[in-house]
Amino acid sequence: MFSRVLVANRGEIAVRVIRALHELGVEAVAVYSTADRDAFHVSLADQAVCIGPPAAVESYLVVSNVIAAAETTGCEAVHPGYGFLAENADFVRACDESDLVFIGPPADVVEQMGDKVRAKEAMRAAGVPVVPGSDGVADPADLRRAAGDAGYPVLLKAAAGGGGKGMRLVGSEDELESAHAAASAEAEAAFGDGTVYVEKAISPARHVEIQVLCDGNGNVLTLGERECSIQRRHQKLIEESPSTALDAQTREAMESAVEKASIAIGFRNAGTFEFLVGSDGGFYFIEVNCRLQVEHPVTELVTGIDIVREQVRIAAGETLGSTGRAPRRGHAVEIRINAEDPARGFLPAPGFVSMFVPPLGAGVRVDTGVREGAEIPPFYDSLIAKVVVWDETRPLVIARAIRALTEFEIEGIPTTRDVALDVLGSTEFATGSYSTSTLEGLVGRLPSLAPR
Ligand code: MV4
Repeated sequence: MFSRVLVANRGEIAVRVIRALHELGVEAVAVYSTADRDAFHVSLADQAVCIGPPAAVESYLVVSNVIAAAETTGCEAVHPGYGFLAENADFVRACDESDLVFIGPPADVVEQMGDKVRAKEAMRAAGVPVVPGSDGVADPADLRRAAGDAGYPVLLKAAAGGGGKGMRLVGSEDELESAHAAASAEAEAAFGDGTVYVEKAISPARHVEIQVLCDGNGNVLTLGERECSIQRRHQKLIEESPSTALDAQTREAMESAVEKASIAIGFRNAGTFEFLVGSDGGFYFIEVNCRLQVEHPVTELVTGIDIVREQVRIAAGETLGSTGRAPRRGHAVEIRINAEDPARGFLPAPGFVSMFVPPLGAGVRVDTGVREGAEIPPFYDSLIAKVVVWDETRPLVIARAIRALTEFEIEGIPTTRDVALDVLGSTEFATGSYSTSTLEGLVGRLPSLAPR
């Protein structure tokens, strides 16, 4: 096992990783921007290194600064968390070149899965069902043919994208050319690569992902699914496991596909395979995430497996204790609490947190990087806490989640808490019959969004 590890992130995920390191008897070195001097993750760590000014492009995203922080403090490994440098193949290579163990997949896997067209190609070759569509398209004639073959409506997606960035829904051929120009320009600006591909739009769809752990000895453990269809502008609000969209046979088919694909692509460490599940129960691969995900605690609560601990153990060369399917029990739900103002179109609303009393009690876990008296800086994402709840059955976990959220006292900044309470109390959520379009449809009718 390592003696000292650099945590190349901030906020709740830096806190989560530092806790796992301490439980393993490993020292944690934090990094921080000048805006995060007084942050919780800095005070929890054994040492901390300032890596630049507030803007992430001048601090948390600067590869040379992060590598220097690890080298000067004598770290043997780097945990990237999620976001920032977590899926940056150049960063993984920089770690390799500095003899730092990157706690994540190998650089070539991160690179291949970062290109969504190559990722789909690898999945197709491994026998995983993918959404019908094209490779990267260049000229207008190719595009028209690809869209016609897939069948309208189609989605244009950025090859270098993911998570819905640069996506365009196209209803018919006459919208195709202008949508392509817009999608390609957006992708070029955001990723420096304007390559776009075509997919048949699956609608209604459920967004279901499978968590996997792979060690360095060819062992693979799948940890079941997370249902992530409650999203707003591609930001997930509520996740749960198990999904109400899967029967046992579909779940096993998905996990078996992920197990085979993980071996085929040489995957290692923790990853997530994202799928769309159609109304007919068919599942289609869309992308692989080569990182720890925000919603990983949902899986931890139903499997009892500490995913971050396993990530560190695998990176240190240890072997998975079991393979195949991780046993599960009960039901878990995660509610993301964002510092956003629902009354102002969910505009980020940073500021001073004058009161912060997270819920406690049976079956409740809160992951947060915030303490009472904290100043939420405006420079980073607006996630301030995750309320993750476990119970034996789905109705019980919903009741427990509503109880926990109701107890949560946050003052000083607006949050998405009341929106989540409305969703948890809706018939759509109670029946489990929601899809990726439910929240946008529901938003207009939520009491928490009524004009004040
Ligand atoms: C799709 C899709 C339907 N058909 N692809 C959005 C995030 C990214 N990871 C992939 N996403 C989707 N891809 C095809 N071919 C539906 C989504 C999707 C979605 C779309 C619109 C509004 C909300 C959504 C939530 C999750 C997934």
